Formats: sequence, structure tokens, C-alpha cells
Amino acid sequence: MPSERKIRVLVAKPGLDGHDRGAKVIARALRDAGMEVIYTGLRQTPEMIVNSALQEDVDVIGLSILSGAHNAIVPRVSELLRHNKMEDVLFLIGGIIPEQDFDGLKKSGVSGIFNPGTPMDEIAEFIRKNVKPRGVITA
Ligand code: B12
Repeated sequence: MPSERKIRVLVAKPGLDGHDRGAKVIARALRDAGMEVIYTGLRQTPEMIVNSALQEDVDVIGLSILSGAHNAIVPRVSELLRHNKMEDVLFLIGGIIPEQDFDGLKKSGVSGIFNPGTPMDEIAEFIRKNVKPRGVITA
């Protein structure tokens, strides 16, 4: 019988800025929704993020980016995910992301983009619908 497993989410805050409120709010909300959440803390490089995702064997990576650096950070994270054969990990971003950048980010491998004001249950629901099954998911 397969072992039961909660959805595991890495919430990461790349870049040098200190905008961590959104990341913390999301981490708490997804925990409240029954998921296992690992929060990286501030100032993570793409390499640190993908390495943590690999070590923690997560189902989802969620980046919080308010600095405007998403067009540099996201392609690098995608490249590292491909390099590590982790394309099955659901890749999300949130923060201040202008709509004109959505297409490019999605082409680069992001499945969901969440701007300020998105209801928390919408984000949790998006994850449950789109996460790739890896064992039996209970959350
Ligand atoms: C609070 C704030 C700060 C606080 C940060 C406190 C903290 N610990 O986070 C302080 C005062 C430190 C700050 C500083 C600065 N800030 Co500021 N800040 C803001 C502000 C007003 C609100 C951000 C916030 O906390 N929102 C509340 C949280 C809960 O919302 P959120 O992060 O957006 O998250 C929601 C969604 O985006 C989404 N989400 C976010 N992350 C994730 C992740 C995942 C996985 C998912 C699924 C969803 C998700 O879900 C959340 C809930 O709905 C924004 C403007 C704004 N209206 O957003 C500017 C803003 C982000 N700041 C800005 C700037 C420029 C700065 C400074 C550089 C200003 C300066 N010249 O000093 C400095 C940077 C200092 C530094 N070293 O970091 C700019 C960024 C511009 C840009 N992107 O081009 C903004 C957009 C203001 C503006 N309009 O110019 N700031």
C-alpha cells in the first residue's frame, strides 16, 4: 500500500530585498490548508532554492517576488529544475508581477501567477488541482 503523504510546498523568497510579508502569509495559509510548508527565509539564490527543493523532495515550489526581478530569477530557476530533472514539480510565483510578463513567465515553466489580492483558498485549490501525484496526497 502506498504511504500517505501531504502536499509538500517550498515557499522561497529570492533576491536581495526584504519583502517577506507575502511569503510568510502564503506559508501560513498553505499550512492551514493542510499542506507541509518549508519556508526558505530571505535572500535565496535560484541555486539555493532548487537545492532546497531537491533535498526536501517537494511537490510545489512557490517564489515570492516583489522586487521586479522575476524576469531574471524565474528563467534561471526553470533552467535548474530542468537540469535536475524536476519538471514534475509545480512551479508558482506571486508578488508584484505585471500582466505583460505573464506569457513569458508561463513559457519559461511557471504554472500559476498570483498577484496581490488573490484569495488564499484560490491558491490552495490551484495547487490541489495541478500538483502531480507523487504517492497518495492527503491535503
Ligand atoms: C510593505 C512594503 C514594504 C516593506 C516590506 C516589509 C516586509 N517585511 O515585507 C518595506 C517598508 C521594508 C519595503 C521596503 C521597500 N520597498 Co516596498 N512595498 C511594500 C508594499 C507597500 C506592500 C507589500 C506587502 O507586504 N503586501 C502585503 C502582502 C501580504 O502582499 P504580497 O506580498 O503582494 O503577497 C500577496 C500576493 O502577491 C501573493 N503572493 C506573494 N508571494 C507569493 C508567493 C506564492 C508562492 C504565491 C502562491 C502567492 C504569493 O499572495 C499574497 C496574498 O495575496 C508594496 C506595494 C504593494 N502595494 O504591494 C511595496 C513595494 C513592493 N515596495 C517597493 C519598493 C521599491 C521598496 C524599496 C526599494 C523602497 C526604497 N526605495 O527603499 C524598499 C526595499 C527595501 C529592501 N531592502 O527590501 C516597490 C517595488 C517596485 C517594483 N517591483 O518595481 C513596491 C511595489 C511599491 C511601489 N509601488 O513602488 N516595502
